[in-house]
Amino acid sequence: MATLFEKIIAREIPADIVYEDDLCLAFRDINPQAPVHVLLVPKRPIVNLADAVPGDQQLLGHLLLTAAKVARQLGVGDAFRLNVNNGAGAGQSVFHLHLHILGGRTFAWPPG
Ligand code: DGP
Repeated sequence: MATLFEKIIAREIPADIVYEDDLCLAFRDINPQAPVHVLLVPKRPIVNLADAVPGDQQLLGHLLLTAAKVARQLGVGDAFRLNVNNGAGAGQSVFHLHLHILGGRTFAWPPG
């Protein structure tokens, strides 16, 4: 069964899309935790980072570079946080790999 994010990629579910290329899509999180909160997802579904394989190396690198590009595009290129929740125990609720790009406020460290 298609994940929620596959349905967003297929335009079956609406989303506020801020960036798209051949490999990935970025859209605003429905429950933002910062003034800028965007999810960057590969179009090819990977369950999570732990499920990625060496053949995904180029795609994973592309996602990181694209995250910085999207952050710049949204005006938070100088200070943003990337977050990947891997597994339910780490807060993952949608099992299609995604990078949270958060910006527009200060962030505490260590994270909660
Ligand atoms: P995670 O908990 O790391 O798996 O993040 C999943 C995120 O997906 C969570 O921050 C909320 C967001 N989300 C859930 N449903 C939707 C939706 O229908 N649209 C959008 N734009 N975001 C969603």
